Amino acid sequence: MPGPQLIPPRTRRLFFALWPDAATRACLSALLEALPKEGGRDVRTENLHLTLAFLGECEESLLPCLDEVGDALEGRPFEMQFDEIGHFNRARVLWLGVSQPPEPLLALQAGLASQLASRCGLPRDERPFAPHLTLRRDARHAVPWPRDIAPIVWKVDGVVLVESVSGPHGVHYEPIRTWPLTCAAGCG
Ligand code: 2AM
Repeated sequence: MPGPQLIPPRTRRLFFALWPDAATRACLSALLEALPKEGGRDVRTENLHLTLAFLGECEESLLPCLDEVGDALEGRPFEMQFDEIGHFNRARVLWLGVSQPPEPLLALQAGLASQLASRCGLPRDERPFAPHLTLRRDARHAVPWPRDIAPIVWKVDGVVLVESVSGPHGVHYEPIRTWPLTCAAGCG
């Protein structure tokens, strides 16, 4: 008689991110539209985001711990000004970035990385944090900032846990939890 079948645990591809509000997303979309079309695949407007911590394939049993990490995040809302476009040669990614990363952004990412390690035992990413928002994949080179588009100011007021879901029309990013950035005790 065959033994009991082992059912592998369900995994989900997860990451923590900053998720643009509708107005910011519209500005990002307008910027993307204004870029010269020089090959590559533009990220769909609804998928635009800035990753704070990429977790990869996670067993569902990790979710309660990720909830705890989100609940423990501290910080107040802050503004970020996107004012540069660059290119990661190896990854062939065209990105939108901030020439002056605001201190609260760096503190938020560092706090998240340390909570993920201490509470959930997740390995730290050894690479330094390079805040960027991917605009286009399979891009061959950088493009100049469009002359008629002003820097984009994004008012960040929350952090999301996002699931990356592969579908017939490509990947779709689904926010599954949101934590507002409110100033808890200890953040000044
Ligand atoms: P990217 O935009 O620079 O490609 C969902 O895939 C998000 O997680 C994307 O923002 C992606 O960054 C990031 N990501 C994907 N794979 C990653 C990896 N191995 N390490 C770090 N970030 C990754």
